[in-house]
Amino acid sequence: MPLSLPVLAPVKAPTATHCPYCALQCGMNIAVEAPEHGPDETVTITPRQDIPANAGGLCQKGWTAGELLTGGQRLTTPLLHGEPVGWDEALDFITDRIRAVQAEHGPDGVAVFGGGGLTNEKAYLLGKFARTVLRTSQIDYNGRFCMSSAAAASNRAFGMDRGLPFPITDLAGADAVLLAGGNVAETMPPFVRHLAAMRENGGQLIVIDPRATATARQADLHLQPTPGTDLALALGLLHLVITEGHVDEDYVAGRTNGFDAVRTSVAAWWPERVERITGVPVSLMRRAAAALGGARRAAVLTGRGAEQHAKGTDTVTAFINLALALGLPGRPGSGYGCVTGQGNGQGGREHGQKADQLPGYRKIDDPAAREHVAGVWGIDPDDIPGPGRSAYELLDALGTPAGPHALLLFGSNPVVSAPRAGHVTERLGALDLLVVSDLVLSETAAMADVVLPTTQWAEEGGTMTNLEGRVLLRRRALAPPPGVRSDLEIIQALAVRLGAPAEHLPGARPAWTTPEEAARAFPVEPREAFDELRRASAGGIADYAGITYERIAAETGVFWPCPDPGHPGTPRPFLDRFATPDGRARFTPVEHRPPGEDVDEAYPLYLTTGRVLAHYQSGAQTRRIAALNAVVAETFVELHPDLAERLGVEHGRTVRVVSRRGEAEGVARVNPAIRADTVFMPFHWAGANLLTNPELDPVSRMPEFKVCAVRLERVG
Ligand SMILES: Nc1nc2c(c(=O)[nH]1)N[C@H]1C(S)=C(S)[C@@H](COP(=O)(O)OP(=O)(O)OC[C@H]3O[C@@H](n4cnc5c(=O)[nH]c(N)nc54)[C@H](O)[C@@H]3O)O[C@H]1N2
Ligand SMILES: Nc1nc2c(c(=O)[nH]1)N[C@H]1C(S)=C(S)[C@@H](COP(=O)(O)OP(=O)(O)OC[C@H]3O[C@@H](n4cnc5c(=O)[nH]c(N)nc54)[C@H](O)[C@@H]3O)O[C@H]1N2
Ligand code: SF4
Ligand SMILES: [Mo]
Repeated sequence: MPLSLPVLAPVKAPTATHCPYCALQCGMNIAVEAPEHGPDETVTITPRQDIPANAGGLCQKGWTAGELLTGGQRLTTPLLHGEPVGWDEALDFITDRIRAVQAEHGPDGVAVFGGGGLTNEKAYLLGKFARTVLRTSQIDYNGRFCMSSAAAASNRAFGMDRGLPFPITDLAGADAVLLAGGNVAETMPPFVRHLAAMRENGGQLIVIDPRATATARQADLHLQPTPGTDLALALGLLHLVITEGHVDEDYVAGRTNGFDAVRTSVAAWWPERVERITGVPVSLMRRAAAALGGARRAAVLTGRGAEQHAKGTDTVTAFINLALALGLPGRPGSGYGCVTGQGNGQGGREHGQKADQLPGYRKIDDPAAREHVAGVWGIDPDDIPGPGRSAYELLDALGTPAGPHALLLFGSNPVVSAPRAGHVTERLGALDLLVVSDLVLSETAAMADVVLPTTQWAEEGGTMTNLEGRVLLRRRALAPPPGVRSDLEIIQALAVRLGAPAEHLPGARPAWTTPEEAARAFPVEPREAFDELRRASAGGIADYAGITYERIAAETGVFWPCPDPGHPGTPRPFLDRFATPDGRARFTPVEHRPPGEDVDEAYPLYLTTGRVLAHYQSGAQTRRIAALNAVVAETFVELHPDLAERLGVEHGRTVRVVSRRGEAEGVARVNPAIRADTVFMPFHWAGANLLTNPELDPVSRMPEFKVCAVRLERVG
């Protein structure tokens, strides 16, 4: 009798990769059944155990990330003015428009905007494309809106910006952790296990947040300041650390410079004065200072709540000064760290998509850096443009006489996520050419002349650098849908079409003269791009020269700097010296100042903005996932019961929030967890950013997302 076997769908062995979303880069396995995009295709995601950041945990967003791989929400064909077209037509159209704009306005007539979610390979080639093919100085990215203040402050103090300059697992051994303006219980849930381990070992968690968040509720101590007053609070804490005798004098003498000026500058920040400005009771400040001062090992961490201010750099500097006075940075098991960010928030800021930067975290105005990178690119150093405009300044200049008239955008949705978004949307509308590469039709893509459908995480390879500075491997688990191309393929196609720089721009010396040479200069294989990135970064601060795909796979990630293949990588870069010329950390005196826009009679409330667990960033991805919309389906306005009563607002009713920039509506969530002088809105839906203040930090050019003045109105 013939044996009859059931027809089984083909099952591929699970692929070990990482989550598409945040900087924790949780390790996950992806199993695909019945592949090739058939109707029965299923993608099953399970957490990996071997990645220390999440070791078996994932958040809701990670568990459901597969939904966008198989659902019908994807872009699968280029769009020209909203109509499906072939790739050649779309790319030819872009090429012609770029040539026309540059003929009229010069190289800087075309701008590029990137994202911290792009792989290292994409970020690197995007920067190279802007500087060598477009020859434009006008490139920046959404990371400017993210951790730029912490980066600027870390560079100022340590000569290097590496989010956490220690492995995340070090936190479990701390006696105290101060987290200023971070809500990791919602923004990176598996992070909480490291803090919980610390608390189980007897350590204390201190959280600074105007709201009693899920994170603050797990803290031993919650300081609840008025938005925009962290700088005063940090000065007050340092004042107490000094007066209570907690300064590590040996460390200060042996490893730092400049403490005397800081000691003098905080003398006037006595606790009662700080209480008047911040609203934080003196008794709580004393307890926080005592917990930190009494700790053998401790960490001071900042999140966006402390950083996204027009004084974000100085605020982080004040927290770093506190950490330095306590002797923490560079001591095993202790330190200062910035809790980012986007999936490749760290790597995305190292390899040249930033206005002032070349690969390897080099400065674009440093002659030696230009010489090195020009050597790798095969061009004359003089042909690398200088620094360009920062993200908001770039968006603000679009379509103005002196600004860019064309924009190529990869991996961001500024119509929802940029400050003063109504104005930014107007500027985008004034362009001669807007090109958006995306997986879905985001609000910004919906405005574009040309939309290019691109592959996403599980359909492509590449590297991502997580918040610890650990370089990780993103592996391909399934084929992209037909008709979709990777960002690397898009960049290459444009480079080939635009030809050697000399062909369409006056004065440039060509790096490559044939389409074949152009294609080699912009490889589509992530591994080839990475090998070039390694050479471009060699000798820089973020040195990847010794990192290979094989090593990452074998070692579950390699920490930069890693200058050669025999080098073990650098989990704790500051153990012996800081990255400053003399190896010592720098104290910088800073002064408190009010926010760019303070409350007054017409706008009597503070608005602050941030995140909820179920949604990611502008929501372009997560608002398309049913399971996440089931958790939070629409935007809301969180307000205190006293305020609600005073204004006659009921829980669940729509309210209008009005600022000097615009107005937005949301459902009232009456909640005693927030200060009575403050309202909170998430920015995952268009709305919050119609209100926000684009006032910029003078050093980092970070906009003031976290505080502006508003009034509340009842609707109907
Ligand atoms: N669920 C989810 N997770 C994410 C993201 C997401 O969009 N959704 N995005 C990722 C990215 S790119 C980033 S940058 C991180 C951000 O991670 P977090 O920094 O944790 O996120 P936020 O919610 O922006 O801000 C944190 C907290 O700052 C508080 N805050 C507001 N104003 C102030 C202030 O003036 N001072 C202080 N001390 N606190 C203030 C808010 O109440 C909020 O609870 O999250 C990453 N993870
Ligand atoms: N009010 C307020 N505004 C904020 C913040 C805040 O706290 N408050 N936070 C700021 C911060 S920290 C950040 S990081 C920004 C983030 O805000 P955005 O820059 O808007 O970030 P995303 O929403 O992640 O946008 C990424 C877009 O790129 C697409 N995409 C994802 N992966 C890829 C890829 O590999 N290639 C291409 N081509 N596209 C891809 C996604 O589908 C999505 O449309 O928002 C900032 N805006
Ligand atoms: S915490 Fe971040 S990396 Fe981990 S599963 Fe959630 S979104 Fe993904
Ligand atoms: Mo971010």
